Amino acid sequence: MQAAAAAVRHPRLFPPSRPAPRGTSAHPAPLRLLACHRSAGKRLAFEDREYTVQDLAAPGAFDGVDIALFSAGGSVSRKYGPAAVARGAVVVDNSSAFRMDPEVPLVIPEVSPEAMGNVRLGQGAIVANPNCSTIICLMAATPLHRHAKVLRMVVSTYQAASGAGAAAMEELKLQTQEVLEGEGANTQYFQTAGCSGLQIEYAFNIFSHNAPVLENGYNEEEMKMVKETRKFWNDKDVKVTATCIRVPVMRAHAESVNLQFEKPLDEKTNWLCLCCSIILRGAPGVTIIDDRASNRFPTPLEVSDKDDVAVGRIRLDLSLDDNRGLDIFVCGDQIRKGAALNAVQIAEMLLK
Ligand code: 11C
Repeated sequence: MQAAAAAVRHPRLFPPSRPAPRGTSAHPAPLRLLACHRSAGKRLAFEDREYTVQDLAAPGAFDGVDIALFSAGGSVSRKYGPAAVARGAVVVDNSSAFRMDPEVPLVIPEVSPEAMGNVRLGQGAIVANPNCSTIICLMAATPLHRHAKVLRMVVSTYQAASGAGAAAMEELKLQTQEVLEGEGANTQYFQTAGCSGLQIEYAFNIFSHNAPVLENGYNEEEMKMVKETRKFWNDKDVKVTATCIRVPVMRAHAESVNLQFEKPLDEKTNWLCLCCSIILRGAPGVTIIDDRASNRFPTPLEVSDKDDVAVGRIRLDLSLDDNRGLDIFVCGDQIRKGAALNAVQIAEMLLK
C-alpha cells in the first residue's frame, strides 16, 4: 500500500468497560483504514474482521474519527494531518513532518508523558511520534539523564532493514539467498526507493544509513537523533553526535551509547554501573540483559517482536578520568517500540 493513514476506534483502545468516546454508536466501525486512491477498495483483515480501505482524500474521510494514526511519510502527513485535526481528530504522526514544530508534542510515553500537555481527545491536535533510533536510545538514556544530567551523548547505531520498510526487508532476504546460491546480488531497493540512488549490496554488508547526507556531513537520520534529543530533554545545549549505520538485521535496531554526565550517578564512583542498573531496572519499558560472566547481552533477535527495549554492556567509560562517563548497548524492536507500539501507547494515553 502506497499511503496508509489509519483512523482508529479500536477495541484495544476502546474496550467495553471504558466510556464510549464521542460519536460512538451501538455498532461502531471501530477502525477505518485510509490510503491513497490507488489502494482504496482493497480488503484488509484485522483480528476477526475485514475492512475496505477508503480514499484518504474523499470528503468526510476523517469525520467521526477520534484518533488518527498517520504512517505514510511526511508529505501525506503535511497534506492530510491538518484536515484530520480540523475534524477534531488527534493525529499521532509517525513521520518527521511535525517533530521539530515547537507547538507539537514529541512523545515517548514512558519518558516524556508531560509533553502531551493539553492534548485532549475531541479537541484536534497533532502529536509526533519520534524517530525509531531516537526512541530506542532515549528509553535508556533519559532515566539516567533525569538522575545525573547528560552533558554529551555519542551514539552509533546498527539499524535493521525494517527501518527502511518492508521492501528493504524483502530485499535483504532475497539478496542473502542470491549470494548464498552464487548469484549476483540484486540491489534494486536501495537504488530506487527514495534512497538517493544508493548502489549498495545489503546482504553480508553494512553501510552508512540511506538517508540523504546534509551539508554538515551528517545524514538526516543522525540529525534527527541530535535535534529530537534536544527537544526531549528541553536542552538546546546538550552535546549529541551520532553515526547511523544500516546492518543486515531484519527488524530490531541496536545502538552503542556513550554518556557523559554532569555529576557521578553515585557519590562512590565505582558504584556507577550498579547505580545505572538500579535506575534502569526501575524504568518502565526497559529490560536489563547484562550478564558479564556468560557474555550475554542484548541482541536484535532477542528483542524482535518484544515491547521492551533491552540494555546491557553497562560499564564505566575508561577514557574519562572523572568517572562520569558510561557506555551502554541498547536493542529495541524498531517496528514496535520504535514506531507502532509507541504510537498506540500515545493513543492509549489520550484515553486515560
Ligand atoms: C530507519 N529510523 O531506521 C529510520 C526510519 O523519521 O521516522 C524512520 C524514519 C523516521 O531507517
